[in-house]
Amino acid sequence: MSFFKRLKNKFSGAEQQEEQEQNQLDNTLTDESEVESTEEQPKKKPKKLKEADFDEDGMISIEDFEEIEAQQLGAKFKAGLEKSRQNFQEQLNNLIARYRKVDEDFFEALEEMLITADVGFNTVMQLVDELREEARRRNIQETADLREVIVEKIVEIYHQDSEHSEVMNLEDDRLNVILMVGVNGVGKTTTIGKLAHRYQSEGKKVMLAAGDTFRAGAIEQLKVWGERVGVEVVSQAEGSDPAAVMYDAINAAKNKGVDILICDTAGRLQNKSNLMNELEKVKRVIGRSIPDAPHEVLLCLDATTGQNALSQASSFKDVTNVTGIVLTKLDGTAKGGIVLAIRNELHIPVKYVGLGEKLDDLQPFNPESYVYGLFADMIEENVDELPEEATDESSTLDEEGSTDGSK
Ligand SMILES: Nc1nc2c(ncn2[C@@H]2O[C@H](COP(=O)(O)OP(=O)(O)OP(=O)(O)O)[C@@H](O)[C@H]2O)c(=O)[nH]1
Ligand SMILES: [Mg+2]
Repeated sequence: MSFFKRLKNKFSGAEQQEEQEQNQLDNTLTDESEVESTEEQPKKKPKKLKEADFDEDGMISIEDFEEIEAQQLGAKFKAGLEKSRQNFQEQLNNLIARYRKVDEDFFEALEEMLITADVGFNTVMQLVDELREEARRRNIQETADLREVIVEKIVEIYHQDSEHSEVMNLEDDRLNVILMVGVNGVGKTTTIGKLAHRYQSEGKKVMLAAGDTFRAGAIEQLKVWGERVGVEVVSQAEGSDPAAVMYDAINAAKNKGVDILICDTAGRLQNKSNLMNELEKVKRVIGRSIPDAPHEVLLCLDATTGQNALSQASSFKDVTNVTGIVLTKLDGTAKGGIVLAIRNELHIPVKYVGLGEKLDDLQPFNPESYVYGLFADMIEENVDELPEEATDESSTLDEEGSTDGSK
């Protein structure tokens, strides 16, 4: 199956679902034989919960559940990356129209386009070098035939650094501590609210620590999130030592059998060394109470700040062991390429992305959902036109759309 077709089958989202539903009301996917034959049908109809196969106990099958979940994820990334998608697709289509033949001029223009979209210089050079090689190897002459290869290479380039994983280091039967850090206004507190909501709905007992004792109103802001989500917030007075707040919170969390404690911190500019040192102290205090904690140090970066986000990340990385990135406000930028720059130039995995301001707009990052969000219309439009043999041969992705099969 071609790469585009696989992405389309996996993520094809809700809007299209509504449309197709109108036309195919009586063609539901309740029959096993029909489900099996969908590979042959390019216009496969995405499933909805009410159409899924329930057994006599009212339980949904794992396959149906995963299918619906992937489609919901696809729809989320598609909506959140709308600005970037318009930009990426329009620019790529313009390039393809302008340079019909694959030549050096096309590759140079593509490099420029990707650099402008915040993909990051080194990553662009690597990506386009690999494309040159692939075009040569497969003797691709028309730029239009490179569309799918470009998208596929983006996923490959993301996966190749297999040292890091997007999976959170959270374990059952222990108190997990997550420390949220970043400069002012990037979305730390909002992300904590969204994470608390996510873990709570997964059945975890969550507690929050109001470690931003510096900014006026910050403690109150976290308390509002705590109330909204329904989780306890441990706090002290404004101006108190954030390390003392963490110490208190860990004790309270231990006493109450909490699964996940999420700690807010004050926004700090990366060039203010006293504030950065304070962060080290906070981390040390947490580590003294629980060996190995904090289990995750998540650095929040605002996607709309582009290359500045990269320099923030390297400064934070220098003073504290950042274990993952939360890239917020991806919905607010047309330059969604920053994800690739972070991954390839900093070697820190992007664990979550913020795709909007609503509670469920924080999603675990996954390169396949990301490229689907970035190129969804192009994928939908081109899926049926491509010569399948050409892509099957070179595809390194397995059936799940992952290179290492671990997904
Ligand atoms: N569109 C959009 N807005 C977001 C996202 N995440 C956070 N925001 C907004 O960003 C603004 C700042 O968020 P906060 O959570 O207060 O940021 P902070 O890092 O805690 O800020 P300080 O405490 O001042 O350092 C708020 O208006 C949020 O609603 C996102 O993913 N998308
Ligand atoms: Mg805050």
